[in-house]
Amino acid sequence: MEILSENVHYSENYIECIYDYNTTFVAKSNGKLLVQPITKKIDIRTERNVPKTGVMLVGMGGNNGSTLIASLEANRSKMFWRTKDGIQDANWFGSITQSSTVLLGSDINSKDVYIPMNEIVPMVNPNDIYVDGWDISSLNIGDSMKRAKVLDINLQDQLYAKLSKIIPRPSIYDPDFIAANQADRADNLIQGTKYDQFMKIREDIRDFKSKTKVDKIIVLWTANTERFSDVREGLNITMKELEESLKKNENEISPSTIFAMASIVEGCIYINGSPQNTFVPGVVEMAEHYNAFIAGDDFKSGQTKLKSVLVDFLVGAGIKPVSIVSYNHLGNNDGKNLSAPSQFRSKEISKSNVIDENISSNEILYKQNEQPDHCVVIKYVPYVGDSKRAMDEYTSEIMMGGHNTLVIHNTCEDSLLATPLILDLIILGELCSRIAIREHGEGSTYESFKSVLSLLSYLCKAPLVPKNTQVVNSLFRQKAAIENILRACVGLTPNNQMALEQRFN
Ligand code: NAI
Ligand code: DG6
Repeated sequence: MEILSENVHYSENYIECIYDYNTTFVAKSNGKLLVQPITKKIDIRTERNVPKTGVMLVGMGGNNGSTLIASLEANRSKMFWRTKDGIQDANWFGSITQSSTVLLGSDINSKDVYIPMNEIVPMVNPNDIYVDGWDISSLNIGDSMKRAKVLDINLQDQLYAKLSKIIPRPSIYDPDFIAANQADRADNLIQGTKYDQFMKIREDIRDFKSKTKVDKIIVLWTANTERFSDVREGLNITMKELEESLKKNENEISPSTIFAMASIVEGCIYINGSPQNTFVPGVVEMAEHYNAFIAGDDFKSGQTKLKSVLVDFLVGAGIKPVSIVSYNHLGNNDGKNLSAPSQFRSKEISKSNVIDENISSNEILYKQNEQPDHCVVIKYVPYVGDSKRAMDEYTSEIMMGGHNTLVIHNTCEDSLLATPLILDLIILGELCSRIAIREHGEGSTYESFKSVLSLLSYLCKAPLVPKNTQVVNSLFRQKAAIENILRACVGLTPNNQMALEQRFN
């Protein structure tokens, strides 16, 4: 692809463009909305050199962790295997960076032209990713893959020899934070105080870096869902409190928070794929202090992803959802852990918040503080393993007191939906660290994204956003943000769907 614009310049190290950023500012005065279109001239700079990238997974022996490692290897080695339906090739279906396309524009015949998302700006190639990580279970990754029962047996057989050589590093186990039913797999543990554990994780990160010579590391939590930790003054509201609490070995500092702190201090990007409140205010302050990037929470993979489309569609169509009931059962170790009340509560919160933005966007349908009934149920049924069954019922009010009820049933392998999201979080998280903007002109300095990478919201059930900024749950708004920022990096305007050239003479 070559961009034909005098505002876009490709040098050896950067893609630089001068860009007109158009936005709209709204103020309220005496009950009146004052709406101001704004155009800012900015410079956008993207580093072209993709760093040698390493990923450290917390919970690498779990279903997601072992499936990611297996899929990286299967794709790298272009594996294929026999199934009862024929030959299956390794692929990355479900990953937006690897398997989705972006509309570039239209050609001379008014036909849309698309390009793979990963060809707009340079991104990490999954085949080049180095992986390491931790697990409280000492099982090697070959046997973890078998234990997970996610991948076809013929693929497992091809991968086993290589994967069985990968052994997780010992990890931080605190039985107060995950379900008691996980105790029997906790045989690979870092001993000592919380501060000792923090220092050990830092040492592990440095060890991985020196062994692989990677330039950039992403640490990603795909371990068990923890219960929420307390957030209170004196404990973890500020970075100083948090550091002191760690040294005092405070009970309420969770393993995931220790991992986040260690990653931030070591200059890694830290991503939380589970719902717990790892990012207490002190961690966010710490990330800002160290200019590190963080993102989360909780992979938005299936039932909740569809919810962030359906509620958007209904409310956007002027239809009023009044009752949303989401049930699912699954039989993997995640389901087992979530069968305990406080771990379920963490998941219930992140699954429930996903409709908030849509509901508050429409004051015609919903009065202030009015909410639909919204019920989330998760049951553990060991027999179904990783094959999650989800049932949803959406009842809405339509015109003149009528009702519209949608019922959805979904069966799928949970980890095969989550794994491509993990890949996207890694690739897009890394990319974000190479993009900078400034006010147009030589005198101003380039600024990176804020520490909290809200651009990754598309992949998260309960997006963490920078202080005083809007949470966006709607899947299409989230995707548009990614696509339009990628387009901006090469000097293209947002896809506005106006197509005036096709609608007017
Ligand atoms: P899993 O239970 O198979 O794997 C979790 C792994 O973490 C286990 O191997 C366990 O031994 C390990 N672990 C627990 N505490 C640890 C600690 N402190 N340090 C290191 N390792 C630790 O679960 P799965 O299915 O892989 O899911 C992982 C996480 O991702 C869960 O929290 C789940 O809720 C979340 N998630 C999963 C989604 C999916 O579709 N599979 C979607 C959204 C979130
Ligand atoms: C049951 O809901 C277990 C969970 O960990 C989910 O499988 C996971 O969070 C995915 O959730 P969802 O709602 O995106 O399908």
